[in-house]
Amino acid sequence: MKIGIVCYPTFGGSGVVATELGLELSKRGHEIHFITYNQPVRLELLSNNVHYHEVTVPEYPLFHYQPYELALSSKLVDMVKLHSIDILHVHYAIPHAYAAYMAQKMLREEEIYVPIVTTLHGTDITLVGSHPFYKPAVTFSINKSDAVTAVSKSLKEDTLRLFNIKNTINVVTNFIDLKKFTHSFTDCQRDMMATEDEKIVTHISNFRSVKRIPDVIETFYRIQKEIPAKLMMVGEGPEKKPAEQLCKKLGISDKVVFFGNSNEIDRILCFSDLFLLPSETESFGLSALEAMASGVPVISSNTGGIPEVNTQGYSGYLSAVGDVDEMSENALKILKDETLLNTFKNNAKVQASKFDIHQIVPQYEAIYEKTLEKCLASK
Ligand code: GMT
Repeated sequence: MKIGIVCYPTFGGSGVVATELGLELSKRGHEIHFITYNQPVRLELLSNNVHYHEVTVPEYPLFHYQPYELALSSKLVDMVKLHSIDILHVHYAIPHAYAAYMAQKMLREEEIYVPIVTTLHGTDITLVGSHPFYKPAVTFSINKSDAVTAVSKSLKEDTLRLFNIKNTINVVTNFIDLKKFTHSFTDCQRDMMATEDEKIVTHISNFRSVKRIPDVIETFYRIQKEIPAKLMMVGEGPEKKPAEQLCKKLGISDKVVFFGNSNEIDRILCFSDLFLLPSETESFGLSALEAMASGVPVISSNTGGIPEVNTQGYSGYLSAVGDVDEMSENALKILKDETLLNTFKNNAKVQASKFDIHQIVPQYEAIYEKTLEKCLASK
């Protein structure tokens, strides 16, 4: 199959899922065309059946806002025609599903029919998409997609609650390539980050307010008061500066390392003992899954789709949003007891294996096939 993938090329989870999906599909014999404004960050190698087509928006002084959707729609039309793309898979409703619909309409004028699969990732529904400014366009483009998927049951429920959806929503969860997260201990350069008696706690995100970065710092603050510990903060975003200031105020700057964005999170997770994800809302929590695949237990909030990923008392613990007291108590319970910590580490790996790439990617393939068949039949 020739599949066009539209996504955000950044460090966000939706871009990572789209990229890993495209790479795996290419290994399974499909021809993949990534269509976006930059080469996706996890797309290091292009090959015979992995292509990248850049969407550029020419600057024009009349435009206060440069029309990206328009440029994307035109690029989709051109690429579908040039490469005979069979199906478009757009990740994140805004504005990708809308732009793809416009492209589909333009192509139809030329008697070319390309079905659209839209994957909803989270903030396109829970934070941004449900805003009155976007809601009619988001509802329309979800309803007009030929197939729709959501990354958790919770996100499906949120979508049905917040929008007037007439389409079926299939749940296809985030996934993980376990091989990439399996290390032998000698791969880990733990001693560069901490002394032997220190426990390593890690947080990875885009440092937006939805991640509740102050809760990460407050939880760690309580942990380090009782046991020797270091905190690894990985990512970039608006909450990073305030986080550095909070660490300074609490007098723990020497125990906290801010890495910035990293393409080597597997190496950081390799030496981590515990992962913190206290988000306000989270449709799935890909970073928690990546941590668990590395054998790192997760202390998280119990919001959105996180309980579908992190199992209470098995791969970690879940608490109400903002309950940093309980989060730190649970963290200390695991970190203080070496035997329990090892049990949780093993459990985390077992839990992550339920989301193995080889089980999830065929679900997308089945959706593509069914959608293509349905569209051919109705031609
Ligand atoms: O977490 C973010 O803010 C990034 C965001 C994105 O759109 O890239 O992640 C969302 O999609 C991921 C992949 O499906 C999910 O694992 C994240 O849980 C989801 N984030 C939120 O719902 C806040």
